[in-house]
Amino acid sequence: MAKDEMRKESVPLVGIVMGSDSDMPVMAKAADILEELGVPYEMAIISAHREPEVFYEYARSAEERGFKVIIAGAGMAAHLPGMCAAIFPMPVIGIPMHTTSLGGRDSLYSIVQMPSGIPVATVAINGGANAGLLAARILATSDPDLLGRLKDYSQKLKSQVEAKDARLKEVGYKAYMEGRKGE
Ligand code: RP5
Repeated sequence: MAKDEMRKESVPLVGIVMGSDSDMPVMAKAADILEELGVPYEMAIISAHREPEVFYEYARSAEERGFKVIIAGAGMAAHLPGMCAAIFPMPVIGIPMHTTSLGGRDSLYSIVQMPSGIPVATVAINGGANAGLLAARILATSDPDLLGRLKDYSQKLKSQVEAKDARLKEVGYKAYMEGRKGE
């Protein structure tokens, strides 16, 4: 079965939620990672402040729907991850969005500075891929097959760096930089 089909047919273990479709390019990186690792997820656009009732129902029902982790991305006064963590009793990972006004510091501070008692694991500004990986690592604590796929993923990263170093040694830095133009 193709990964995309598996994602649609399996019960989602990860909820990916964002406050606006303007967050989608970053949230898509989390989804890409989960697809690569074969983790079923569901993606939603829900604004905590523009539609609070819809948001409340999403967060309230997430546990009974089988979610084990929620990845929540938001920008500016970014309360979506914290409010998810206030209602959903399992891990919430927050992704602060880059913003044009304050460069994402607004989102970062809003998400990372959760008061004691309600934790949100916060990744870097626009850190969609790491959010996906962290969600997978949490699930891998009780899923040896997924843990194996995560180890393979880390090995792939290592091999990519080794290949780059080998090419640098082979062609020298000037030709190497020339080859990187347009990337
Ligand atoms: C937040 O406000 C969203 O998470 C988004 O990052 C930010 C701006 O939203 P839009 O005005 O682009 O819809 O709710």
